[in-house]
Amino acid sequence: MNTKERGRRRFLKGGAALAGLAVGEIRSASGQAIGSERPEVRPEDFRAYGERSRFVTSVRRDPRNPNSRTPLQDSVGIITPSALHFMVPTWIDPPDIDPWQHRLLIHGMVDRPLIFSMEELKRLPSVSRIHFVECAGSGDSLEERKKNGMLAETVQRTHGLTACSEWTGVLLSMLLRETGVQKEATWLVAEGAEPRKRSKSIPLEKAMDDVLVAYGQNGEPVRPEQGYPLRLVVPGFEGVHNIKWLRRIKVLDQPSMEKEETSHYPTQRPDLGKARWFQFEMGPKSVITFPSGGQRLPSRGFYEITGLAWSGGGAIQRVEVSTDGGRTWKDAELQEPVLRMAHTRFRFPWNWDGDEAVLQSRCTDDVEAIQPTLAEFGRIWGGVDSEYLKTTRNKVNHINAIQPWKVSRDGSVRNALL
Ligand SMILES: Nc1nc2c(c(=O)[nH]1)N[C@H]1C(S)=C(S)[C@@H](COP(=O)(O)O)O[C@H]1N2
Ligand SMILES: [Mo]
Repeated sequence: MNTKERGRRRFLKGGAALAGLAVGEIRSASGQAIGSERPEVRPEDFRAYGERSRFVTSVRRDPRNPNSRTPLQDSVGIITPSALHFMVPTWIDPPDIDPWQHRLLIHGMVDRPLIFSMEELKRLPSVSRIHFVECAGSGDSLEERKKNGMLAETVQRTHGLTACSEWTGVLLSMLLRETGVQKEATWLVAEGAEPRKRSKSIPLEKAMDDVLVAYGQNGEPVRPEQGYPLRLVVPGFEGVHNIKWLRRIKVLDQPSMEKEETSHYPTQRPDLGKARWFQFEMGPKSVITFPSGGQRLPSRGFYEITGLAWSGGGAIQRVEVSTDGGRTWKDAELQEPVLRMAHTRFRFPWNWDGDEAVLQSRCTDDVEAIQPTLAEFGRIWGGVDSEYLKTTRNKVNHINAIQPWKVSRDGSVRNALL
């Protein structure tokens, strides 16, 4: 027998042994049949500016909610694609700003008020940093329950008011030094260029620390929805500080008490009978993005639980995962690099035995702040109980409670916060 024949014989033997296993059907690694409903693929056109595959359908809006939220359930890694970065506000079109006409004015309590064109800003020493932006209202599935009688179903709706990008620009501290900030100054107010000129007061201490005046996002100019041609990135602070379409910064010796910051953003403290006027840092928060609400596990067996953690207080130090409703917790693996005030990806191997399971994550940041349960959050926030949080018409911002997802026997996953 020559070598060719021997090879053929071995092949036939192997074939016979396999024949009993699967006839004419290829199975995927999870045991699910594959290849049954594959849509027809047509050759892609060459595109001057790339587009994703037509099989990828993740979008910022979901059919039942016109708001623009990051589809975290589909996210991988830590960078949010610019096209999927949530946008607030949703009820306006981004202003159509000509970068050649655009100017940034810095004035107020400074020795030399200055006006910068975009070309002038781009000549200055630049930095690139990866940071999340998160709206103060993110994480609030109770709000949706009050409106629709139902807890938000998906992670896009519970936590989709955050996203993480690489931002490129100049440090605001450098521009402020150029203008010569006077020594009585303690605050500034930043203003956007859209018709209603949204403004926000920011403590000077933060402005002199790590605030970016950004013209770049994920390797290209900031998107119109994110503030083209120029925005503030105020690492770790609630979203509203990150003024987009930035046109003016006025240095002050007190907060300017803008309408929005005095009407919309303070939270009432029922225990003290007072309101907290200004809130800055977002607390430590994490959420499992897979498996999460609205998804379905096709079969029992191995899954990688994965999610995101972030904190306005610094870097994430630790993420723990519980698959038994919070009885036991084990450390998840953190994806490197773990960056300050940035989304951090965590991973946790899990074997689903087919029984009901409640999955949740909790994080600790590098100033040792631990993500609270909803009940703990109520106590920290103002001596209130879960009942108050469920029913109050007062605005409750900065909810960073642990988010439980319940996996049912049929594999469906739903929000189990209450
Ligand atoms: N000029 C301007 N900047 C703004 C706002 C705005 O309405 N106008 N919204 C703020 C709020 S409330 C949030 S949460 C963030 C959202 O940033 P993003 O749309 O890039 O995600 O932008 C902030 N910057
Ligand atoms: Mo916001």
